[in-house]
Amino acid sequence: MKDCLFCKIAAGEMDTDFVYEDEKVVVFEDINPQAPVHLLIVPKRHISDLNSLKPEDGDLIGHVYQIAKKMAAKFKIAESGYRLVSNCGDNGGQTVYHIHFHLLGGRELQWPPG
Ligand code: IU
Repeated sequence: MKDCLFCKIAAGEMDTDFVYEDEKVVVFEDINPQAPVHLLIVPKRHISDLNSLKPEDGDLIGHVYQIAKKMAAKFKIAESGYRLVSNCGDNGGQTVYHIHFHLLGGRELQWPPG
């Protein structure tokens, strides 16, 4: 989608270092990390937010969870624990309207989040 930052990142137009890439997603380190491990798992196809998901996106979202598991192992946080979260809308804290999933770990995370 034109003028979407994460579309540009996912297309490789922003010189971002990917820690993982396949035909459906890219994964890179968050520019403003909130934990020792803070990765963003970003579908390549533009979907604005959780509200925009369609039933046929189920495979893609399942894939995101599989990649989260793989990244947790790669970054050695699988055993200690981690969180996968997607913020939706203003009250959810979403700032980039291209759906993405934060993978956070490497420290004890608080609950409930602020
Ligand atoms: P949010 O859930 O939409 O608020 O998450 C957006 C994230 O994207 C946030 O954690 C930013 O730090 C991160 N980010 C980034 O990694 N690189 C960028 O160029 C921009 C935002 I803009």
